[in-house]
Amino acid sequence: MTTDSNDPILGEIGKYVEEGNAPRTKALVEQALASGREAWDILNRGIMPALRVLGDGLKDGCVSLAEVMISVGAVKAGLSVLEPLMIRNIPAGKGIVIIGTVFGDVHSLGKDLVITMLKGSGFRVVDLGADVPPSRFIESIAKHQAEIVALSGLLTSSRLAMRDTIAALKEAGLRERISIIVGGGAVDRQAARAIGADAYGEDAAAAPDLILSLVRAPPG
Ligand code: B12
Repeated sequence: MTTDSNDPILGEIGKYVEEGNAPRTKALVEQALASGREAWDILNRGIMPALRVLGDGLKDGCVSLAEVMISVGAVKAGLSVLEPLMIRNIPAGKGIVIIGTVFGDVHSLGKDLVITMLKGSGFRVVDLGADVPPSRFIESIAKHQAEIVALSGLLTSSRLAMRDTIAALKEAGLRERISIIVGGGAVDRQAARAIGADAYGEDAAAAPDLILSLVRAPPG
């Protein structure tokens, strides 16, 4: 049950996401905005609860991967309307961020939202996609002379993949010159510290400020 009992439109958006109805999701998101609801509120109280329900269904076996993918299409339709409104206008020229979902993990929606926030805050972003092996992070850091790496991961196993990625960056002699932030359901603040990251971002909106604080005041 996704219905936000306090807000019928947000509840309905959740319902259309669950059904995988992209046109109706998009139309309702537009309607919700037109009636004064905030973009982040629509994401957090309309779309995200539906994804949680789908995730639980996936776990229980009553929802298939194919069905979740159709719902992801509806989420993307909704985000296409919301994303331009979520970003803040900060002057450009903040540095280059290399981002990817770690190896073994194909979840990409959260990473893509982080990218939107970063670009909207003036960062240049190199998106390596999902299921990214450490070697590609290493190549990309060298190629772009990047100072910031952002790792996303949703699977429990991705915590180890993040740890191994960070270890590989260290091995390659790059660790000292980069700041690493991690996010996604695979980690929390404590785990981020344990695997050797510099910071943990709870949501995409937190990413720009988090990175700015790291770049301005490197740890140690
Ligand atoms: C959509 C989805 C899929 C889609 C992904 C499509 C895509 N292109 O992304 C598909 C169908 C492919 C899929 C596959 C699988 N999935 Co899946 N999936 C989900 C689902 C329903 C939603 C995830 C999502 O997109 N959320 C929306 C985004 C916006 O949220 P988010 O990623 O959490 O990101 C937010 C924050 O975490 C943060 N963030 C994320 N990354 C980063 C990075 C940084 C640097 C920062 C600062 C912040 C940040 O910002 C975002 C919001 O602001 C979740 C359930 C759930 N409740 O999360 C399960 C879920 C993640 N999947 C799960 C599983 C098990 C699988 C499969 C193994 C299933 C299977 N039997 O094959 C496969 C995995 C395949 C693989 N090797 O990766 C489990 C993971 C359990 C676990 N703890 O390991 C979940 C939790 C479902 C469940 N309850 O069991 N899945």
